Amino acid sequence: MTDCIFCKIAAGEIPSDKIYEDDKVVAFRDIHPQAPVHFLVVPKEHIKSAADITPVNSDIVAHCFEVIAKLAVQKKLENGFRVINNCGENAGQTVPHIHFHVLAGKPLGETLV
Ligand code: DGP
Repeated sequence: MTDCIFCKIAAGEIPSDKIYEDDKVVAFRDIHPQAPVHFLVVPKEHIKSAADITPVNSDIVAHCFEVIAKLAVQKKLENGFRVINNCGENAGQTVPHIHFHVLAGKPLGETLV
């Protein structure tokens, strides 16, 4: 999608602090980190949100979680991490391109979930 910031980051048109890339997914550090470790795992395909996952594109979600598991080993997150997906306005989704936040590096508290 032409004016989507995460499509542009995925295509390398906007710089980011990338920590992983393959043919389907990129991962890069969040510009406003909320934990010592905070990166985003983002499919290259433009899917607006978790509400747009269907049997046709759900393989990409599985792949995102494979990448998260791989990065958790690479980043030595053996003490645990939290994966968050904000879907839609009430959840506070600000970038309308599906992405998974991975937060770690400190106890993350017990609020919300
Ligand atoms: P969400 O609220 O779930 O839509 O989170 C969007 C996140 O994306 C937010 O934590 C900040 C991050 N973000 C927004 N624009 C950029 C950007 O241009 N570069 C990077 N690295 N992160 C961004």
